[in-house]
Amino acid sequence: MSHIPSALPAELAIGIVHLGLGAFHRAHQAVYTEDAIQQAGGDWGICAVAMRSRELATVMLENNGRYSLIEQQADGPELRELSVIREVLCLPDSPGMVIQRISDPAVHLVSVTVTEKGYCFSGPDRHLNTDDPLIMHDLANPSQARSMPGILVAGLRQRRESGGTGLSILSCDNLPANGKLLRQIVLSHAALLDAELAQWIEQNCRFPDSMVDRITPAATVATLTLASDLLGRADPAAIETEPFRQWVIEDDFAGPRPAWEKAGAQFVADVAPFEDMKLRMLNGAHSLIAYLGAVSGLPAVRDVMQVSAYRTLLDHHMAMAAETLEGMDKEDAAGYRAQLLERFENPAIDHRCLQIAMDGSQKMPQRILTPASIRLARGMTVDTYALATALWVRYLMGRDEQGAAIDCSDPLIGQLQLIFNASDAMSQRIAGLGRIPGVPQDLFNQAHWVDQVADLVNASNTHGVRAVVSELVDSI
Ligand code: CS2
Repeated sequence: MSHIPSALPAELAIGIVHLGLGAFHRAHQAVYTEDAIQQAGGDWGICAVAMRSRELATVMLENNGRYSLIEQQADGPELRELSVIREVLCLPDSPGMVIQRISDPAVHLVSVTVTEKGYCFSGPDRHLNTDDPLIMHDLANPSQARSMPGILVAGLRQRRESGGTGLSILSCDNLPANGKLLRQIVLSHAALLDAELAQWIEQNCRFPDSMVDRITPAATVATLTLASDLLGRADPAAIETEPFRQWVIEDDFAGPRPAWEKAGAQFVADVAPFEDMKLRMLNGAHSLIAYLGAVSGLPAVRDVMQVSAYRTLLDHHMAMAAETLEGMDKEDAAGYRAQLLERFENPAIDHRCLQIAMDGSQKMPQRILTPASIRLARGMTVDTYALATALWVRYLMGRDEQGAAIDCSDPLIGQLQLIFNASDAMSQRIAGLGRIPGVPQDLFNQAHWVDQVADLVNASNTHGVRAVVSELVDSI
């Protein structure tokens, strides 16, 4: 059989609202939920909400939420159809329906994948950014909310008013202590509207932390062609992913949940060690790969991995990252590194460097800058960290080594450019990065770090990225 059809029943009530209908949700939480229902039953159909993209909502609706997932196994692609998404809403078109769903007594869970910037937070204490135009809009027009915190609070308000029970609200984004962050911004947003609502949320809702992992590139024309070959008909909602998947969840729920453990999820008391390991080793290496690729003119992760000096650099970087982790033993770290190298090298996965490079201001702190700061405080070397930061700066300067324009995308691009334009001296420009919210300022107050990054920006400009990487790799 060229494809595996979905085995879920035709009738399945909605028990989950998911905010952020991207490829990642469809390749990760939706798969765990479909598998959990298959194994243990339960009315856990998903109402998936596209936060912005009308186009995606329309494509998903064409087939009533069904879609194809291609898993790029070592022995070739395998397509399975999923039908766990039973309702698709587009937030800008129907905020009222999203609010209604969140307040539905049959719904026990809201899960979230809106990327780092969707949390609308700022500063080292990660407070709700009330200067964010979306948050300002939502505080003034709660029933027309467009932001993740805004729509959650509007839904919770209606839930409380209609006498509903508390909800479990599960963050699935790549942020440290993601549940704690989500709780903080939701409570702050609620408190600005209604202090009693904030208290009700605090007492009745739970925000478990979770670590999610599955490399899922944006679908391309090649994805759709492969899907139609395997399926025998077109599926404009098809996506592709790697075989690996992991989900570690804090066991702290307000009510019932799907039997995700039957689908391989791990429930633990403390997710932090898993999060730090994944953010610093996988995502940290990913950002280094992304900027190496963007500046060297290599389009995909697999292309970067083909350059032997880059591969050695990445392995070394992950070893350095492992040293910042509490309680990770050398053998486990070596095994994880080897597995990650293999995943990055998967020739069937066309993961674009620019997809990972975007939103660096939201990603670099937890992936590169905080672990760099930890290493410096312990008197350890930070070469690969300084290089990742220098390449991020090169990316932000907007030209690759062939002189082609780089399509930079970052919510703070305006502020970053102001910092770069404020001075001609590279070290002053680098020091200015310490003013970006979320960036560990103390790191950029250290002249040694600033000079190391500035020297690497200049050296890579003069001698080329490959020469700089070769020199670094030779010194290992
Ligand atoms: C990537 C992640 O785009 C990015 O920033 O580093 O999306 C990565 O692919 C996932 O976290 C893998 O689980």
